[in-house]
Amino acid sequence: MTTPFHVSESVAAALAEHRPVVALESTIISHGLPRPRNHEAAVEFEDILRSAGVTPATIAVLDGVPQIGLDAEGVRRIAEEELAKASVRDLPIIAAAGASAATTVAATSHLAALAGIRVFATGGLGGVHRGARDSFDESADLTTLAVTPITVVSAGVKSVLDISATLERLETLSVPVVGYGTTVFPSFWLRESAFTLDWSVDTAAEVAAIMKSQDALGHGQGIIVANPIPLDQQWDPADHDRVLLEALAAAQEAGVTGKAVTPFLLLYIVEASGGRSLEVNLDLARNNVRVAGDIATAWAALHD
Ligand code: PSU
Ligand code: MN
Repeated sequence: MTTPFHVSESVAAALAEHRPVVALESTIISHGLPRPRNHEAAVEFEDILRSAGVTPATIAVLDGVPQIGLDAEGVRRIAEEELAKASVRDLPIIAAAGASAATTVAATSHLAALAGIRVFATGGLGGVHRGARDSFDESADLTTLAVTPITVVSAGVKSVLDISATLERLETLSVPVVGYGTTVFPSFWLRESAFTLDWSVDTAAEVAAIMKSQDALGHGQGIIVANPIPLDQQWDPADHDRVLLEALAAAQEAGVTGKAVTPFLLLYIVEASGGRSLEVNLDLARNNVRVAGDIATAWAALHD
């Protein structure tokens, strides 16, 4: 039987043997981090997982075929080529055209779930943009997680978004949000936001137990594990607030809309912060990859 996507040998073997696997997205590499740090990061995220005995599955579409698990050349391509940014709705178009694209949290979650992967690490998932009552700009990351059984480890959502509206939408969409060692929802570069969470856990085993109950009681939706950056690694809040306002004004001034908004803001903020936001972005993503590895390991242990 042929599948419409390709699962790498290492990922296929790990899944078949119920060993831990963590999905990694490619949009953070292609559109969220500047070159050449993006390539170093892609390689490092995979290495963090391998050192923990977890198989990495970086996901992207290459030459029309969704790839679940990239080889070194694939990782190089997502970091160095000018790739399209694909959400779920773009996948059939990119595939039919034989084109290549980086996958967002939504598209990565969708493809990972199709392949049977249950845990995914990103930096920060997308959400409701500020001004969405006029622009209707809400990331398909949210609606996809309403119908996709995957556990996403994220440092909350980026403070460029409307965090309150994002949390409300996740409630409406019935996507559980669990703080990891915190009862405060993180805001990406900062450990906290103004919003508290109803639920928190302290261990990966607790997340695996929630995944198990979700399989029994849920309707096939995902789970968001909100993993805050440690306080000593966060961005200075005053600097953060200043650069954030500047970036939002610049996006408005430049008339950026649609899927260009998030990459524009992230790269603007890297420049305007003199690179500080980049270091924090990398630190929080590394933390998320480690926690996702622990969760995948705890999940695999339930299936021994
Ligand atoms: N987290 C990061 N960097 C990123 C993103 C998340 O640290 O670049 C990407 C993810 O791929 C996410 C996307 O799905 O931003 C959201 O884009 P949009 O707002 O257009 O849905
Ligand atoms: Mn959008």
